[in-house]
Amino acid sequence: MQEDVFLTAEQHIQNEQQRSHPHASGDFSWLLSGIALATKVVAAQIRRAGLVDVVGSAGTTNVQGETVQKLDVLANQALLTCLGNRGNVGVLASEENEEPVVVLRDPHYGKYVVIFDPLDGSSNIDVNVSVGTIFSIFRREDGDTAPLDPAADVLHPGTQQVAAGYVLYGASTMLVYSTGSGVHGFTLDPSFGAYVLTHRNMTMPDSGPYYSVNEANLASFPAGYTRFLAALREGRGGRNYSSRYVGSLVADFHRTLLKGGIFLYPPTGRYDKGKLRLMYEANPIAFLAEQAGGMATDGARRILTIEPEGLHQRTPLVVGSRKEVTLLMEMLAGDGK
Ligand code: AHM
Ligand code: MG
Repeated sequence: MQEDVFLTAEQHIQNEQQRSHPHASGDFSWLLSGIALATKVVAAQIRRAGLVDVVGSAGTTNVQGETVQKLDVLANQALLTCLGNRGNVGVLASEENEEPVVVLRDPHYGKYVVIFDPLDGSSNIDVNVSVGTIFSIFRREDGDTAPLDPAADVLHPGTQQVAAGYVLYGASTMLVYSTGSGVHGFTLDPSFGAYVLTHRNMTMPDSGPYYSVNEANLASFPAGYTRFLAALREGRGGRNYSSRYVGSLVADFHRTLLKGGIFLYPPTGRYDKGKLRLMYEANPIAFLAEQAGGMATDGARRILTIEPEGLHQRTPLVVGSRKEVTLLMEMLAGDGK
């Protein structure tokens, strides 16, 4: 029997913490285990989609003006509840809430800020296709002693993330996370309800065979992106590329992490700054990509260095293997973009 079979995510997080911060209180592990719990609740509901009344629209729109799905509401509630109960989270910020939610008040303000997209790609639920939860964690500078200032507590560049990760609700459910010392993947064993270490120290290949982009938007991409995609089709980059696009960022990134290649969501006619959100989509994905040896950029800047101006701000996102991302950046730089 493999040694890792019984290494659960919770145990792994605790081991990691003891290794890098032997005197830490353990409350960071407690926080991450809240995410593990909430996503097991979400996974259980997704597994029953079609059998119970969780599929389809909740009849409202969110702050982005997008239709809210019933499972968006459920996943948001699961994360708010499981993290809100942890006792060390000061602020929770979600794609589904216009403003950050202040959890703890005087005398203990909470050391951590968690920003998340509770159910990314949720329209895919209707057609039984993979979706995900994405999260990003910051530590408040003054620990739990300074009063909360939700806007200021949330708006920090991605370099200051202390952890990030996602859960992919796919053929199996996987938790992938990093606290800044490598990327580790766990598969949910449905028979006993635990995330078990299955992918230790995940690394992204330096180059890979896939590009992943919504090509229906091609006509409105900036010229450098169009030329880049044409170059890949013509075999520049030294291989024959295939295209793969799920339309769920977590699923498209997970494939890119394992197999290599490039995922892009450039500026388009409809979304002139790109569609994806910096704080709860691009930042955590960029953190994982870099930890795995890949790259993430908005076409000009490293994603993790962007100074955020708003919780829901959008950014172009290019993420993947060093070879393909570098080639794209060279072509964009040639355009002066
Ligand atoms: P959502 O947060 O409203 O679900 O939107 C984000 C999703 C990403 O998962 C995915 O990469 C992208 O939207 C797909 O967009 P498009 O349908 O324009 O290709
Ligand atoms: Mg999303």
